[in-house]
Amino acid sequence: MSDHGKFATSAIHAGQEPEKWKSWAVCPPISLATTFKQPDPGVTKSGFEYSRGGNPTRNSLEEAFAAICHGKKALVWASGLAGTNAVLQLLRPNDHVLAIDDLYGGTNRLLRRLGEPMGIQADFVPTANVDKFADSMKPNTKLVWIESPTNPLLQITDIRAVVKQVKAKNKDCIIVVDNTFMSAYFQRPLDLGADIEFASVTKYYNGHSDVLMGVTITNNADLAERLQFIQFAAGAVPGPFDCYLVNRGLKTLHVRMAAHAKNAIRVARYLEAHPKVRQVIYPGLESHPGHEIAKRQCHGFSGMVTFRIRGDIEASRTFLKSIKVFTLAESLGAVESLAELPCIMTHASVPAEQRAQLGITDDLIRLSVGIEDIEDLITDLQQALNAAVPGYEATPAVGEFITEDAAKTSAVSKQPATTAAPGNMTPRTPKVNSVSSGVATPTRSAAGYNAPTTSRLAESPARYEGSRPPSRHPPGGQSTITFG
Ligand code: P1T
Repeated sequence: MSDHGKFATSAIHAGQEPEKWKSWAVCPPISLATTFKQPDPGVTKSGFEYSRGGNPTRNSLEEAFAAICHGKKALVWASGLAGTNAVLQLLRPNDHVLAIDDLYGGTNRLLRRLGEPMGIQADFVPTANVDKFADSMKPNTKLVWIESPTNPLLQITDIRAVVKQVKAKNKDCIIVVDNTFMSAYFQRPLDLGADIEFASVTKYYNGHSDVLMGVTITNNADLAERLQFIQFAAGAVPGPFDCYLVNRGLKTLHVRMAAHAKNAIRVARYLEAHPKVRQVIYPGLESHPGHEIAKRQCHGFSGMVTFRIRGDIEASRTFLKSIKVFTLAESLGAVESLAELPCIMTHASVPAEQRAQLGITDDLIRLSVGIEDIEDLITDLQQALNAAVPGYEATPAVGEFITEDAAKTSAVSKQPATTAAPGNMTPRTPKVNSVSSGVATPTRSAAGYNAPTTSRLAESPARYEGSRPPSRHPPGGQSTITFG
């Protein structure tokens, strides 16, 4: 993972030059005017004519986005999906879209239900085997759409490999990477070869759950021009006040992302050690099949953690009704922690069969870890897990997971059942949280807590060909926990 370069300076200053305003204001004024005076018919003094085509506050924000995303041209849209729809407008009837199979439910819905009536057909294919993904291209494939990490299963795509394979088959095929879960602070798709970085700004970029917006950023002059025309001609633009708020949000993006990441790894390690949790999916964990790819192509990991509770839909519901610091709500990426149930919330619009195939099941809970005090977050998860899943009295001690070391050293190391644990890795009894349990269960071996996982991630190793170290993740492998 490389460093972040001059990210903070760009986020704070790019597009914000005080000298461009008469007042020399240090932050962009909110320019509410919808229209601008012309000295002669058809002549503009300021370069602005009518706000749908360009607005001073919006322009400042777009310049800031271009700088932090390493692009030449950024355009903002009235929502994330308005931006996705604008990209779809680049296509024509009979064009084909190749999309990753696991992606935001709304993107899936838009491609299927708005794309199809336009004569645009979409296929949803996993990217774990990049060769197979690229082989799914058709002669009329004009757009490749991927998310990495995906929503909600946090799968990692090797973006450079996809670009290489897709461009080898058709150099003109447009490759879009939905970067919503990372932001440019942690991942820059344009540097990895994508044609367009797309993001729902509603999430990390804004970061405060008070603006809906999307953004597209590109280095391709032709795409920039076509998208700008779509922005002007179709008019799905955000208002100046929203642009001002997002501009303000960008200035603290680096601070917020670092805080999200710091909390998320602790939450992930806590859940990974928890007997009431069947599986934790977080690309920052060594156990994640895409961990090594993520380390190569990202500068860090964000605040999104997905896990499978040890129980059924009722356990999931009880967990979500019991949380107190986390809020049960759709969306993600803001300062406050949120939790949701993808199968009946964000991904309800994905056809049931596709959901089942993907593993978006009743036990799958998605967390957006905010930047509150970590002890409060973990204590909240602990009490909600206790409410939702009876039994398993011994739960990990919160205190062990809130230290600096907790983020660095894995408290959990999973060994395949087929491999005898080396002498120095003999399972030990976990330390138990006396607050929640009152009674330790020293006779229960730690190995007993994590029964073989039956999730799709474990069942379908082929999906991760090339990224999964086979010895660590045998199909249906028994997990053993050792506590350090
Ligand atoms: O909500 P909107 O700003 O229109 O963005 C759509 C969108 C696009 N891409 C990804 C990866 C997303 O997660 C979203 C929106 N997602 C949620 C609302 C959610 O809770 O997952």
